[in-house]
Amino acid sequence: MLVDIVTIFPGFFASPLATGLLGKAGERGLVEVRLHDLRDWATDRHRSVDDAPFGGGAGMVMVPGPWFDALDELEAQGPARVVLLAPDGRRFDHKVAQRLAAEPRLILCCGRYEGIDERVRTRVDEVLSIGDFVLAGGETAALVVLEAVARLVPGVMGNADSATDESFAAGLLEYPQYTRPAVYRGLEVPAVLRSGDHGAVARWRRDQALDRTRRLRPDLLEQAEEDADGPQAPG
Ligand code: JDE
Repeated sequence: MLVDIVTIFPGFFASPLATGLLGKAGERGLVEVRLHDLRDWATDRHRSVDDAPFGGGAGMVMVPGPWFDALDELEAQGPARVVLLAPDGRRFDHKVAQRLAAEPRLILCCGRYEGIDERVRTRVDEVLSIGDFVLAGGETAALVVLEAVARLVPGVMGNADSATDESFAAGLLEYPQYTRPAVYRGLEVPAVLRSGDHGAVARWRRDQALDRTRRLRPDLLEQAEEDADGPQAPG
């Protein structure tokens, strides 16, 4: 997978891209990330990318020119799905991550200031939000999307981790995990996990995952039921 990121802060991505899963995926050529400074497409000598909003009001808005020119140039290199990160986008979740992981190429557009000139959206395939809050810029959201998508790209993760992934895909929270020591400060690991009875362990884990999901995220269970039932008649 190829990911182009357009931002006024390409340096923001340096450490995350060199570290952990994203670092490994880059080294192995499974996820290639190319960073682009939006100011490279500015046309004035100050390399400005923002201006005051028409109609007045506080703050600055990103001007359309550099975005159109950047996307002209990047899209001329070949087809890509263009994604804008913004608070008014469709909510990013595991399902969206799976869909994006199947794309050969993404262009992630990171806005700053109070927003981007509305006309830029005519060049975007999809607007995504990582949650109901406002960030200083789309860079943080782009990193969230990139990491969640990259780990689903075939070959990026070992088989050990893919099981965990299937459980979230199934719409359940994970069961509790324990490691040594068996007793720590008087806190004991559940006996069933040390029983050696693999069937009992599997049942306990499934029950815990269900209990936990019912208690902490009942919305996930409702969603899983709807997905399993298929579309229902309204009412
Ligand atoms: C992405 N969830 C939240 C913020 C913005 C006032 C101030 C700033 C492209 O336009 C944007 C993008 C962003 C950064 O992304 C997020 C975000 N998922 O905040 C603004 C809007 N109003 C505009």
